[in-house]
Amino acid sequence: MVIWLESRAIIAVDPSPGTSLDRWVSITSSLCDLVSGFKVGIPFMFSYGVSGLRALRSSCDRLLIADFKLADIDYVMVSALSHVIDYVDGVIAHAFIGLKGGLEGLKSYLDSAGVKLILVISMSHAGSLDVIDVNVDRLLWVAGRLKPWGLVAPATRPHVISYARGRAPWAVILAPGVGVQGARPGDGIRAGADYEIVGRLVTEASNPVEVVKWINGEHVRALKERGG
Ligand code: BMP
Repeated sequence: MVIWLESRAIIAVDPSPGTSLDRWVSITSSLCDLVSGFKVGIPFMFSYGVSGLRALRSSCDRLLIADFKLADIDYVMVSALSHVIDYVDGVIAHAFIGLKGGLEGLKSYLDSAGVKLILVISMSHAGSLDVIDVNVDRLLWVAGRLKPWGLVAPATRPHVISYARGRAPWAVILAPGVGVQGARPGDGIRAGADYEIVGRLVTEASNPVEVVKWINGEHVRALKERGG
C-alpha cells in the first residue's frame, strides 16, 4: 500500500450545469484521504449555493478554498464572503486590486476569521501575458507588502513559478493548469510550487481515485527531482 504523507494535490470542483451535488460529494469523499484539499468557485456556488458548500465541507475535512477571484472594494468582498466564511479555510483574490480600500481590508477580515488569503499573481491561460504577467513584479510587490498565506502562479509557465518562489520565499504557491490546460503533473512542483490545483483531469476521469494516485506519484517524483 502507498501512503501519501502529504499530498500536493488540490482538486478544483467546477461542476458543469446539470451535474448533481451528490456526484461531487461522492468524489470529494472518495478522494478525501488522497488529496490536500478542494477548491470551489463560482460554478459551484451558482449550482448548489451555500447549502452545497456546507455539504461539501461535511464530506471531507481537508483544506477548502473559495475561489471567487475577488477583485472589488473591501466592503463588497467582505459582504460576499460573509455568506461562506464559516465553511472555508482559504479565499482567492486578485493581487491587482491593490492594498488601500481593497486587499488590506480583505486581509484583516480574513485574519480575524482565521481564514487564509491567497493572491493571484499570474494566471495559467495565454491571455495572462496581455496584462497580468507584464505587471508581475508589481503584483509581487503587493503580495510582499500584504504577506498573504499563498500565491497562485501557473503550472503552464513554470518560469513564473520559479520567479515567484525566489521573490516570495515566505509564500505557499498553488499552481493551476495541470491536465486539460497542458501542464503535466509535477511541472509546477518541480518549479517550486507547494501544491498543484487539478480539476477536470481528475473530476472527469472514469476513475478519479486512480488518477489522483498517479498524480501523487508524479508529485513525489518531482519533489525528489527538485531535492525537496
Ligand atoms: P482544470 O484543471 O480543469 O483546467 O481547472 C483549473 C482550475 O484552476 C479552475 O478551477 C480554475 O478556476 C483554476 N485556475 C486556473 O485554471 N488558472 C489560473 O490561473 C487560476 C486558477 O484559479
